[in-house]
Amino acid sequence: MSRPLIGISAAVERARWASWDVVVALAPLTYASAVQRAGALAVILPPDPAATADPDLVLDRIDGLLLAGGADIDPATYGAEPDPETTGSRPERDRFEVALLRRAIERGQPALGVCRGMQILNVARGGTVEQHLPDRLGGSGRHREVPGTFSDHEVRIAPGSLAARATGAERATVKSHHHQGIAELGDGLVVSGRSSDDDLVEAIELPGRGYALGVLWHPEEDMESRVIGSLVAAAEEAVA
Ligand SMILES: [Mn+2]
Repeated sequence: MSRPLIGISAAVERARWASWDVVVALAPLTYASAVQRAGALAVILPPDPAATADPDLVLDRIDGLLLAGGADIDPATYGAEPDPETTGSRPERDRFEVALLRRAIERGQPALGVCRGMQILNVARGGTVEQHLPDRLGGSGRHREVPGTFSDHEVRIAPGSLAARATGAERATVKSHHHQGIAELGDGLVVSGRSSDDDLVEAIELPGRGYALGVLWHPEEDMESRVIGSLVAAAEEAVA
């Protein structure tokens, strides 16, 4: 039996290992492992100007799109001036992901955005990003406590939403690591999840457009999470 192919968008970063210190396209292995555990094949997608101009070049060959976490989106992408806390942007990655996601939505192809990827879903629909949440929330820190680690917090999921089907629950404890969030919600999107303690938007989706979901938390870091499995299930249906 064939397996659906899930494209995972790569981060572009300078990285060091062995004797190398170079710019790489990378994705934490947890994304690919979660996709593979759910019964699909994973392929990592570096930004590609040809595919940015013509997303079908990639979308014709994959069955589902997973926009992974990573650096802050370039504020120019959503028409804002950069906040001093906004760092590490790679505009070519932003353009690639926005183009792929917009076209995937047009085609009705399953797409899941994780953390930064959720913000890409919002920006792709004309929404904007809150650039540094501690400035607004007073630095409660629940969403990003320690660099390089994930903090646990609870989210409430709207009953009957795609997010509820994806998580299989109406309350869940999730792995969080972000300092940005949703400011203005993009066209046609609805909020389907909020953090329990400070009501921050944690899940958004596009009703009536197949599987188009963004979560601000990290399901790939949680062996119990069913969210990435739900993307694979939607991709399987699309293939069948
Ligand atoms: Mn959070």
